[in-house]
Amino acid sequence: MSLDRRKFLKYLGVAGAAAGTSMLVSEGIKTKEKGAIGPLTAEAQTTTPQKHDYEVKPGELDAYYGFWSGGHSGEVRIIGVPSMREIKRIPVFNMDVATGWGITNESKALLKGRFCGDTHHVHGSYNNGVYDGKYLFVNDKLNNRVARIRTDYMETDKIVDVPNIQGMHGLFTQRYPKTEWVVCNGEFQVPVPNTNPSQKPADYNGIHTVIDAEKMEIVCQVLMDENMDLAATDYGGRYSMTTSYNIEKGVTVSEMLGSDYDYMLVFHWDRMKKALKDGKYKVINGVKVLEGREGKSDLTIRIPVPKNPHGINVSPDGKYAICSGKVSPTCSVIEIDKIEDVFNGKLKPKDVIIAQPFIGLGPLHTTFDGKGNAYTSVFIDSTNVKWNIQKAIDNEKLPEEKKKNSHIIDVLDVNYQVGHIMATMAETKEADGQWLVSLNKFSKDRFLNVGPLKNECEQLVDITGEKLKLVHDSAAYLEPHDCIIVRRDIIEKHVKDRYNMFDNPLAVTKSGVERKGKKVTVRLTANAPVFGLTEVNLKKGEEVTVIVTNHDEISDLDHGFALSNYNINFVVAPFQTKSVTFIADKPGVYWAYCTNFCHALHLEMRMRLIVT
Ligand code: CUK
Ligand code: CUA
Ligand code: CA
Repeated sequence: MSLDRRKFLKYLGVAGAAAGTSMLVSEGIKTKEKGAIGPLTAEAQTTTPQKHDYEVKPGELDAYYGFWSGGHSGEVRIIGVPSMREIKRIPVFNMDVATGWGITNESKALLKGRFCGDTHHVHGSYNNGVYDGKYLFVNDKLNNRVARIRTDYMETDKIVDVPNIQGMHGLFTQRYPKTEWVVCNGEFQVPVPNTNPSQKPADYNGIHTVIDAEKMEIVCQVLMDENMDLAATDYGGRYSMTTSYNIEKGVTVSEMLGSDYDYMLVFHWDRMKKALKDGKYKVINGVKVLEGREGKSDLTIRIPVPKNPHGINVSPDGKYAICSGKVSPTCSVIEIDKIEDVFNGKLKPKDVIIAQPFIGLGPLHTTFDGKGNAYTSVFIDSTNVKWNIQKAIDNEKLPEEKKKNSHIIDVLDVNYQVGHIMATMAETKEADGQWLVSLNKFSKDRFLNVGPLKNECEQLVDITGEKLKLVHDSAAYLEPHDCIIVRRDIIEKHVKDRYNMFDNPLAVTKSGVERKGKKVTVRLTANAPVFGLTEVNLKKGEEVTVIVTNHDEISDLDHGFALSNYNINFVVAPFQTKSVTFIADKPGVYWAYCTNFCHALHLEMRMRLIVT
């Protein structure tokens, strides 16, 4: 309690009375029976006022939670925006020994023996076009999985394997009316099913997958000829959209560049639901696969765009999908309300493209400020280009020589090879035009030289004015891909300081050892600075399951459980329970100890496992 009191006073002192009240609510009140605190009060949910100062001084909190996909590190990160401080890493598909992710029975069950991944796109759950703050979803391009992170505990709670695809790339969540579906794309075409390997690329398919966000089960897949790169959903719950850069079914770079155009693909959700209801699917590897191929299906349309496009992003007013050219120096502006008429045969696919403004060399991704401006990352030029959408549409009607690129408002040089770009709240109806983050693939020249393998460079840009203003550089551990930046009040109300102990049926209330044949269960409470047992006697070859529950309710008081020379190491947060099973195959005396500095007598927090 004394720690809590001190923390409360500290916040009261630096953050003023309003923040102090919320700290009192979160820290002072504990429901003893449940062991977990409820959501914060309404006062605590009000947005932090915008001071346009990127420096977040000691004791102050960031105004935004940034959720970063960690690329081939396999994780998701929480970055405070605008401070750009890395606050937490959430292990998802990777092993993380600091938390024991990949070493405990609970995480092993989710990872199924695969301890690495490649996270590309992280998106939140929505309610009516704005994040509801409950879940994050992220894809694994490596092992073709989708993971869900629950924001109350900020941990991965479900992982679903997606069969029939490879190179799972674009992922997006349903925005309206709320997130029931999550879509993801297979970027690499493969034989479906992939059991009898064909040498002929013509036999390969791409697949668009729909996942039930609540159950984390596959709803259906749509079989395509094209590959699918990035994904987006509209703001009306009608469509998912993807880009395809390999309509050629090429297997080499030059083959994939063979056609003069490629596609933006649109999937019609009501028609997909009807096809499912009418039983118009084949079951392949346990998944309902709908027919989406050209000429064989009314579920999909193909909008021709300049060759090898990349990102697709929908403007916060829901009107436009912006498809970034990559190989073409343009973006294609697609009017979403016209799409239905293409499905109905009243319009030609190309008629939905209402502008194709010049942007720069290698446009990749577009983000928005909610004031009608778009910001596109330009890879080859290494710039962020601010342009006005309406101006681009108006200019389209002018003769070529009169266009003069007047839609372009500003061009900011960023560090080399920018990939994703994201503005605050930009993937919601409440895009607020405060900050933009440019995720640059190269960091050379920006930081101390750390050898051949260098980090990445993330740059913070102030977008409140007419001009883009670069305000901060930070180095990022390899290799962040994409991010979303979410207003603090949306997330904060969900986040808990301790687990609800009895949500976990394994929770240990009394320490002890139980034997059933060669299986031994060791139940341990952890209370600073002691484990509930001082020694456990085992016989060589016994299968031991250690279950540890942290009984300290003080916020931030974590314990660790590590077993010397047994490669076991995990952390338990307040009221959390974790378990691990291993064979006691080495005779001798082995100290188990607490790894997380929890008390003045933290070093003394240890016990013996004696294996005879
Ligand atoms: S993407 Cu994944 S490889 Cu999100 Cu532009 Cu780069
Ligand atoms: Cu418990 Cu250190
Ligand atoms: Ca192509």
